[in-house]
Amino acid sequence: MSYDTNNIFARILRGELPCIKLYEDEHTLSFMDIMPQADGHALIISKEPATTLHDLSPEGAAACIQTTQKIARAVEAALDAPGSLVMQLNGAGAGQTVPHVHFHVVPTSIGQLRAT
Ligand code: DGP
Repeated sequence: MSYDTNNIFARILRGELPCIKLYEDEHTLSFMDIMPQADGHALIISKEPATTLHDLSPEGAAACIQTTQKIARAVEAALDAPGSLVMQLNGAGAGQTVPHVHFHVVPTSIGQLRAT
């Protein structure tokens, strides 16, 4: 599938749309999710023009995981959360709505952990 250069996350990367930025390095950007599933819900995106995980280079995939690890540690610590859900909806068929590869970090509460 060809990459849509006008998707929302591509526009955030180009600075055309605002975001609440948490972290940025050469390969990745992390910011708060605009429709959080829980307080502290963060997103991590690659700077590569990749629609799904399959389209990332090995280096790009590794960078996403490293940043996801940093962000999960940080949001768990900031919210004193017992853990976090790390998710990546891979393709429209999996429910991916923004066609630029991204990882979700959603801090959990003790109640959520007990319920599962
Ligand atoms: P997914 O369903 O995995 O494609 O998740 C897309 C997420 O992106 C969803 O949780 C909402 C979030 N989102 C959509 N538009 C924007 C936006 O303009 N800004 C931010 N910060 N998040 C957005």
